[in-house]
Amino acid sequence: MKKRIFAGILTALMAASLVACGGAGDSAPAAGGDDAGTTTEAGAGDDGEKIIVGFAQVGHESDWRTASTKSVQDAFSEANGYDLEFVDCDNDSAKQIEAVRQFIQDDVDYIVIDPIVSTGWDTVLTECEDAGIPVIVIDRTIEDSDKYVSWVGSEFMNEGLAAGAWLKAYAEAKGISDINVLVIEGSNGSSAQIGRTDGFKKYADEEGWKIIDSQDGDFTQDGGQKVMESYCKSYAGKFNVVVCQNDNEAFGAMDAMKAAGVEYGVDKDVILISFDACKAGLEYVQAGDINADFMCYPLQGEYCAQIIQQLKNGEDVEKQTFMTEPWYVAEDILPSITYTNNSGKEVTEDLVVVTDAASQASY
Ligand code: GYE
Repeated sequence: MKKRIFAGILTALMAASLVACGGAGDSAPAAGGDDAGTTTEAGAGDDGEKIIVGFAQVGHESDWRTASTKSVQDAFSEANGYDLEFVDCDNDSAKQIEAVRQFIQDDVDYIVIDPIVSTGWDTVLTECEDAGIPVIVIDRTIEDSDKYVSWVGSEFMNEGLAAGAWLKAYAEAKGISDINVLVIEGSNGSSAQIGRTDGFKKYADEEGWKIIDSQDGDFTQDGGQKVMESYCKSYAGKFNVVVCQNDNEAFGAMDAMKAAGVEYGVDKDVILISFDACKAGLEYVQAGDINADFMCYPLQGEYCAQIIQQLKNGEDVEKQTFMTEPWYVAEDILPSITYTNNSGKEVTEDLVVVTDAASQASY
């Protein structure tokens, strides 16, 4: 299918979709986003030709990323009528911009981007617009350009706020008054790192918790392990909370703490908090090694395919679609937590106790 049919309507679509934009949660799917996948009638273009989609993926740094890649590849399979050009950008922003330019050269019908960093996008998105190719952004956000049709992903600030709100209630329930935190951040400059850092910091500031240090672990197990090894040397005996901004960092941090003789998890010296809630992460929650794990839902491929079908049919699309994400915990001591989210809305969130990770995890 040729992109030219979209060239004339792209600007109008973008304007319409901006109007259709909802606030956080307005268009959220059911928990875990599992209503997607049943609604999409992805298929070949009306002319029987395959729809060509270029996808510039962040890299392959985590279990979350593996699930994300599979979800997009499944949604844009040949059987579904797509021809997917997949580029693993290996966490290299320059490579990602290059990949997008190559998609333009290749005259693809749609471009999907999971932006490694949130800035530096306006020039290349203008090039996409000039070429008449609609861009869909998934997962991480772009902050310095709105030249994309639609975004599907998570409210990372809410994830950080969730970790803060949970820690506040948990510390109260356990009678812990002195909170000294070490943070292992995700890849610096990514919206996931920025939102999770800012959300948690808001609680730390309000509650007077001490953030002893906060360093980049690059969302990898190796990165998490290295940062934690150095933390264990520099801050031995001085911390009682470790916040890892994804599960893989937490796996590395656990190895480093184990090697240093630091005990973590339920009723141990260190409260361990993580994000993503992938299957291996939830297994550690079930075992009581990770105290709380805040889901970030990666299976966004079907949402993306749905948007492309809507565009193909000339329909308006939502500018933003937010995933709904449960909070998983190891202990059954707090049923729910009420907090104010990033939209200023008071929300009560049930805490899901992990009793059977294998069946509770979907990725
Ligand atoms: O949390 C992490 C991945 O962008 C939300 O990137 C995503 C993050 C996810 O590597 O595991």
